[in-house]
Amino acid sequence: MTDLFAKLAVEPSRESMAEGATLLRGFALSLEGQILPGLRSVIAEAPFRHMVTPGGYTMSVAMTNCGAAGWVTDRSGYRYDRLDPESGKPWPPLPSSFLDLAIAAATEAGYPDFRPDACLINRYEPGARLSLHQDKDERDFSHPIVSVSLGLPATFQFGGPNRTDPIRKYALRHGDVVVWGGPSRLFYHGVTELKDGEHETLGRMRINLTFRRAR
Ligand code: MD3
Ligand code: FE
Repeated sequence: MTDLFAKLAVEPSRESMAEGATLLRGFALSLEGQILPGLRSVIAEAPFRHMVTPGGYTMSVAMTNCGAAGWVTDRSGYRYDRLDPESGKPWPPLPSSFLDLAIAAATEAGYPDFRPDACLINRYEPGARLSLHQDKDERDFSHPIVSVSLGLPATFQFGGPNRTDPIRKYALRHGDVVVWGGPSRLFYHGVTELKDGEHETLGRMRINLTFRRAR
């Protein structure tokens, strides 16, 4: 540590958000140089698309996936599918840099055996939001979920096991990683409308990677 400003800007830190939920501020920053090329190659094979919910709403968040399984929604429901419905082909594999980051973060948070088989990639443009929900399409909730925030900052809403539980707000910024395990794995959460801005590497968007063990 030579310079106070550099330390404040980039030094990773850890914070508990709830039992089982660990916020690793800046954890992805040192791997940014490998993550962004991996992201570009996935998007080239499986472009972002706005999926439709079972209720018929088009999501404001654009999504794609990589890994052996990908999360999809359409009029028939939510599920994990081996194939990208747009191309009919398997989702692109998890880039090794993605896997390294997810395993390192899970290990740091106390889940050294986590081996994700799916990565949902969310793209928020200004105005996009994700309403309060639980992630429960995975087979085994004993596996954590690892999320990586990139680009513009977002306000993350974090509740409890019931929809009506009080909600706390957290700013998630470029490079922040959160590991959600234990009781927090099924807590309600969402993201408020993305505010406009310009990120120095990603421009006018936020990208969120969520690593999951789907099956
Ligand atoms: C808490 N994504 O993809 S990441 C999602 O920022 C999702 O794009 C948000 O919610 C995003 O399902 C939030 C943080 C996150 C991800 C999964 C969780 C928080 C979670 C699963 C359980 C509890
Ligand atoms: Fe979620």
